[in-house]
Amino acid sequence: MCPPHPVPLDPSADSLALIDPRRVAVVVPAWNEAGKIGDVVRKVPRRYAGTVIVVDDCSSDGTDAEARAAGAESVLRHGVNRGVGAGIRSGLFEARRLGLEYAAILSGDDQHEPEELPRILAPLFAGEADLVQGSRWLPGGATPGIPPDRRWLTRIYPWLFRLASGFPITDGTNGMRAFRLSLLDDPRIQLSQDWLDRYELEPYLLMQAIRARYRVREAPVTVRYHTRGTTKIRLLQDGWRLVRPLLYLRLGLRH
Ligand SMILES: Nc1nc2c(ncn2[C@@H]2O[C@H](COP(=O)(O)OP(=O)(O)O)[C@@H](O)[C@H]2O)c(=O)[nH]1
Ligand SMILES: [Mg+2]
Repeated sequence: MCPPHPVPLDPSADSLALIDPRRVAVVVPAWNEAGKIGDVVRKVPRRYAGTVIVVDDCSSDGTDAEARAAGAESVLRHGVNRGVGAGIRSGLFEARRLGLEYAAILSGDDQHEPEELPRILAPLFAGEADLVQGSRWLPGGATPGIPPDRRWLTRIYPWLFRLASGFPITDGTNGMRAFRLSLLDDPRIQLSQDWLDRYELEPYLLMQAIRARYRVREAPVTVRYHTRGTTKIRLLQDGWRLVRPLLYLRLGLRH
């Protein structure tokens, strides 16, 4: 019997050629990521993303200087620590101010593979999606070094997300994603709300994009669990912050 064609993991040469780096910002939230942020910035393939915006959320370890030295086009710094959501928001607004049209978000702790950016950018430029969520759990994704608790937590969350949204997501808490910045002009997507300052903003954006019927897709990506520190999440407090947007939006308690 003839085996089925494998699903192409990486975009074709034709779709790669559509990506215009002059229209793409990579936004990187970072809080005390010295020793890692420089690697993240250096690894961004400039043939796909021309502008790297690092948002230093009041780090005390020289994260901002390291990002600048590594070649980030823009390094913003918050005067007080405000949270990852506030950091992403500042970066996205900076991208729009610079006139960019697409944003990709990468974690500042070197867990993602910037060379995989075409996987989440190509469907946008091909006009096939408005938001592409990276998934470590799709075939072709990878989780080298993942501890057992992270495996289960990141597997359970998509089920909660499915319950709340009806959308068959496989990985709702992966911080690697890309979207058209025009989504932020939609009045149904209100990123400037104070309650989104910490871990709430990312699931909020994903859920509202789905509810507003944007074309949301997933693409397989790698999330590495290296030994230099991969999370600042506190299970109970921040777990609730990840879950509450699902609940609040589902129940109509927030918009
Ligand atoms: N701006 C900002 N970034 C943060 C904060 N906490 C975490 N981050 C950054 O957000 C990214 C993801 O956070 P992390 O705790 O690693 O989340 P996880 O990998 O999903 O467990 C990292 O680049 C962090 O430096 C914060 O309070 N402010
Ligand atoms: Mg992390």
